[in-house]
Amino acid sequence: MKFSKEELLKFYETMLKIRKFEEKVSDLFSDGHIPGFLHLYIGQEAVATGVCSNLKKDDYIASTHRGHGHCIAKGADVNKMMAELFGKETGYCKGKGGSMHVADIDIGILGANGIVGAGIPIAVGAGLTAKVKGQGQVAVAFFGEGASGIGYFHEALNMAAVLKLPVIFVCESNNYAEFTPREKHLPIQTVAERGSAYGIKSYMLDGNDVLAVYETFDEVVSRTRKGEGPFLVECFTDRWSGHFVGDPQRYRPLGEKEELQNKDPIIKLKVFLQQEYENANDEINKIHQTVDNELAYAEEFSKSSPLPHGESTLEDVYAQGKQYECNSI
Ligand SMILES: Cc1ncc(C[n+]2csc(CCOP(=O)(O)OP(=O)(O)O)c2C)c(N)n1
Repeated sequence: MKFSKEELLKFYETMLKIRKFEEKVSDLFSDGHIPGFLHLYIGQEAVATGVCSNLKKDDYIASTHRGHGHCIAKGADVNKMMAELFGKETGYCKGKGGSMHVADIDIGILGANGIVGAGIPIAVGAGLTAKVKGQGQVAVAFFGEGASGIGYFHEALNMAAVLKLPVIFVCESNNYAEFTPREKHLPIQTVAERGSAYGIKSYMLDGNDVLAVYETFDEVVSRTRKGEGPFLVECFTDRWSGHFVGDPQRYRPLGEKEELQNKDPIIKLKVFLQQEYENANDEINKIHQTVDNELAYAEEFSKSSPLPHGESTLEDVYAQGKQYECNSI
């Protein structure tokens, strides 16, 4: 597939925004500005970018505890995201959710999720809605290889396969589930085998190569829109950081982190751009400036935003929807 310079630069910008967002919130966490836990996505940027660049605004994604990258790639507002991490009133959930609960229903982000694998059945529900409505939307479930051992992963795949739902299961195989290496919790070589066991066509690809991810999803998303889904795609990638910010990573072999950095998806794309276009550096520098400014603003916005007021604790807890009679069921 031939990519235009504009497309390549857009991929670069999205990956860089994810990386810099993560670096900034990690520093802000260490300086005591962010309560709760942070699970960083650094190293995995090519997956979210390559997948979400193929999605439309009204397509759905269901994310994970490591969800900042998915939300940014799907178009979330970084001011509202960062303010949410700060626990501020101006955040996506008015400061009540934090890092693991960023959601923006208006652009199809059904939520990050602190429960491992819980986004998978949510995406299947969205896929069922999309199929019933018949408007051609697709639903994407992001999850790690650790989540593929959860019971509802299997129920969700079975249901999606039986009902032929427009769902794409995206496994980010980053080699660790918390502190446990993949060979200790996965009795098979690949998660793709689990898709095949349910009759779901499954792909495997280099998740550190944004162009490879984009190309595969270009095909998979369009086939899913035509009703040929569901599909499973296992993207082999790397989690550079610990499971959470502050994890001392004693389980990681010495030297592994340095090795991973040689597979940096952002540097890989930068080198490709420099080889293809003589003046690429000018545009790359401009992107760095734009992203830095955007995130500096998000930091200021988050720091200066108010904390939630006490009475808001009970707001948005119960749906204010229609009352239904249940005795007819
Ligand atoms: C149902 C449930 N079980 C256990 C946990 C604790 N936990 C949090 S993350 C994690 C590992 C997840 O690994 P994986 O799905 O591979 O995602 P990754 O962290 O690698 O992105 C576990 C066991 C949880 N949050 N929810």
